[in-house]
Amino acid sequence: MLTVYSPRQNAHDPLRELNNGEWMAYAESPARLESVLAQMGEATAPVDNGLAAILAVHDPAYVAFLESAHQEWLAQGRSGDAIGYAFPICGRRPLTHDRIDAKLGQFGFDAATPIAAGTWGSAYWSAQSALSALAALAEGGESQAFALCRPPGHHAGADYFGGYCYLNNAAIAARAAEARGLGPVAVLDVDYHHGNGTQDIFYEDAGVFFASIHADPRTDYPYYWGHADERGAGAGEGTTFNQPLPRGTGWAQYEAALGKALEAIAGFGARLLIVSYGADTFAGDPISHFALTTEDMHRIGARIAALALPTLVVMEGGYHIAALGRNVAAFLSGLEGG
Ligand code: OKP
Ligand code: ZN
Repeated sequence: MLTVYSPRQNAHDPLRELNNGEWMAYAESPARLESVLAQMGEATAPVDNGLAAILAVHDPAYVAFLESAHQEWLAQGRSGDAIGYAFPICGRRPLTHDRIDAKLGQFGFDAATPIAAGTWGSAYWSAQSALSALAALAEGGESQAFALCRPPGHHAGADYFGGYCYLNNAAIAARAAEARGLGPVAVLDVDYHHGNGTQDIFYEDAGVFFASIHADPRTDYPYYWGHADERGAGAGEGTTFNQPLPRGTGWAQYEAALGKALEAIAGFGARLLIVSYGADTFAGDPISHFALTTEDMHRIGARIAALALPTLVVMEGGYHIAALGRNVAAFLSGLEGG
C-alpha cells in the first residue's frame, strides 16, 4: 500500500513524560517509525501543501503558539522540553497570556505531552503526510493509502494539544477531503484511546461521522471524553458513535463493536473513510490493556475492507516497538485483502 512519510517527522524527540506520578521515557518515540518503516517496502515523501489545510481545522492563535513555544521556553532561560504545570480549570475567563508557562497550560490538557525543539516541524510534516496520502486517493488513482503519521493526532483539538498529539492529522485530512468534494467523510478511530480531539472538532458537524472503539474512559486516558452517551450535538446530533470497552477486551468483543461501527458508517452514507489506526490494542502494548493479537490486526483490516470505501489510514498510537511494524503490516494486509 502506498505509504507516505517524511524523515522530518522524527525530529520530534521528547525525553520524558509524566506517567502515574513518575517520569518515564517518552513512549511516543522515533523508534516507532523505524519499526513500521522496516516492514514497509518503501515510503514516499509528502509534498508541502502549506498551512491552509491545517488552519482549516486549528485556531491561528494555537498554531502560532505551537510554532514558537519551544523558542519562548528557551527565551525564559530553560533547557530541554517545554512542559506546562498550571492549567486553567474549565470555566476560567478567556485571558490572553504572554508567559510561556501560562500558554502551555492554556493550550495543553495534560502534562504528558512536552514540546521539544523539533516538535513543530515534525507535527507539520506529519500533517503533510496525511494530506499527501489523501491526494493519492483523490488524484493518484489509489483506493487505499497509508499516512505514517508521527506525532499522532487524534487527541489534538482545534485549539489544544495533549496525549502525544499536536495537530489532528485525521481531522485535517477529513476537512481537506470535504473541500475536494470527496464527502461525506467518516472517521473510524480504532486506537486504544478515545480520539477526543477528533470528536470535539466534528461534534456539531453533520458532514463528518466519527465512530470510535476504545478503552472505557472510566478507567483509561483521556477520562473526560469517550463515554457512550456522547453522541454529537446540534446539527451533528447522532454523528458521533462511541463504544467504550473494558480492559481485557479480546477479539470476540472487539469484533462485535467493530461490526456496529461499520454498520453505522455505511448507514451514514460515507463516501470516504479515514481510519485513525492505533496498534495499542495489541495485548503486549506497554501502556494499554486490550488483548488483541497480530492476527486480530489483520482481521480488523479485513472487516474494514468489506465496506469497500476509498480508505485513508492515518497512524495514531502503538507502543510495543518490537511488534509495532508487524502489527501495522498485518492490519494493512488485511485491508488490502491479502
Ligand atoms: C496516545 B494515543 C496513563 C498515561 C497515559 C497518555 C497516553 C496517550 C496515548 N497512565 N498517557 O492515543 O495512543
Ligand atoms: Zn492510543
